[in-house]
Order: sequence, then structure tokens, then C-alpha cells
Amino acid sequence: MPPPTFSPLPEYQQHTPDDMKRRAAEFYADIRRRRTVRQFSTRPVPREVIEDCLRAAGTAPSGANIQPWHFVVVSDPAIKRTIRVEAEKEEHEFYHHKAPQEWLDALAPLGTDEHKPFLEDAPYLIVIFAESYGVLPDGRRVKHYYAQESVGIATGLLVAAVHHAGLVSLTHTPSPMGFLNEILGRPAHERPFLILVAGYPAEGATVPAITKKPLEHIATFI
Ligand code: IYR
Repeated sequence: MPPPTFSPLPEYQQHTPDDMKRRAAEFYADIRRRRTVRQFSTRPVPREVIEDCLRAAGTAPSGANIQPWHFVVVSDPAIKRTIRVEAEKEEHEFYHHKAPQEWLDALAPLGTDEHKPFLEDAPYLIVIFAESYGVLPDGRRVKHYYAQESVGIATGLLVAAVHHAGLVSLTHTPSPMGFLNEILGRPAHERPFLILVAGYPAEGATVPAITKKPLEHIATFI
């Protein structure tokens, strides 16, 4: 192994404590407006916006900097339709046969069901894959570390970037999601993580009347 190389922290920006307080408060004020939306407009979104959101996601920290993610951006109406059909099959099974009552009760406040028109309406389905291991050109496997955690962080950045750009998103997880490998031609070592549905909200879109836990409930300072 060659020795590691280091360069000066290149673009770090320090702020005065007052500026930090203002910036942190401003970021919170903006991100708290983010809502998961399930009714999408068919209005197109410039592809460059999604490209930059994905570049932002790709800056996420990852185990051993392996960057074990792959994003398949689907805008083709025929592929979106196929994904919808397959997802709705799984969701029908989920809502009518597989989900225990406890799970259905937990979902009740969201008002979700097996119908997923947003998978066709939204201009973009960003299908996020986690590479559970790498594969060398000669077929040998390379171990990946903390792939799920890493892809979760990248997905969080993507959700924030999409919001920051002025769009809405939905983290959608049909279960099981193996059909996405087939439809999108991704290899078996890439596991579907979730579908991030992105676009403009439909006119008159509504969201469930739910709230976030206050700081005292989610954090302890000792
Ligand atoms: N995948 C189903 C069910 C679902 C599960 C959870 I956990 C949610 O937070 C929301 C929905 C669906 O998409 O309807």
C-alpha cells in the first residue's frame, strides 16, 4: 500500500458565532418546510437540477470512501409505467395480505394505500441502489463497509438538495424491490435502497397532518 497523501482543508468556511447562529436557524427554518408529498404534477423539471442534486448526494461521507451508491434516474414514461405496475403488485400484497395489523395501524395517519399514481406522474424516479460489495473486472469481490449507512446519508443529502432546489420528494419503498434490478438492468450486488420520487407538487396537493418530535424528545445534552 502506498502511504496516504494529504492536502490542506481546501474550502472550509468559518463563520462568527453570531453568523453561525443565524445560519443554523435559517437552515432549520428552511428544511422544516420540507414535506413528503404523494401527489405530483407532471410538469417537467430541468435535468440539470437533478444532476446537481445527485452531485450533492455524491459528496456524502461513506465507509472507506467507497461511495457504494448508484442512482438510476428514470424519466422514460414506459419505464415509469412498468415500475408502477410492478410496485402496485407488491403493494397490493402488502396492504391486503402481508402487512400485520400493527403495521397498517402505524401507517393509518399517512393515508397510504396500494395505488401509486405518483410513479407515473412525477417527472423523475431516482432509484437508489446500495452496492453491498464491489466486483473487480476479473470478477473478484471487494468488501464494502457500512454500505447501508453510507447510502442512507447520501439519500438524506439528496432529499435536502431536492428541497433546496424548490422541488418536493417522496421516499418510496415498495417491498420487496428486487423487480427494480430486472427492469433497470442493474447487477445483483446492487440492492435497491429506495425510490426517491421527485418533481413539483400537484396543484392542491395535501399532506397528512402530522408533526415532528420537539428537540427535547429527540436529543439529550449531557
Ligand atoms: N411501502 C408501502 C407501505 C409504507 C410503509 C412505510 I414504513 C411508510 O412510511 C409508508 C408506506 C407504501 O409505499 O405504501
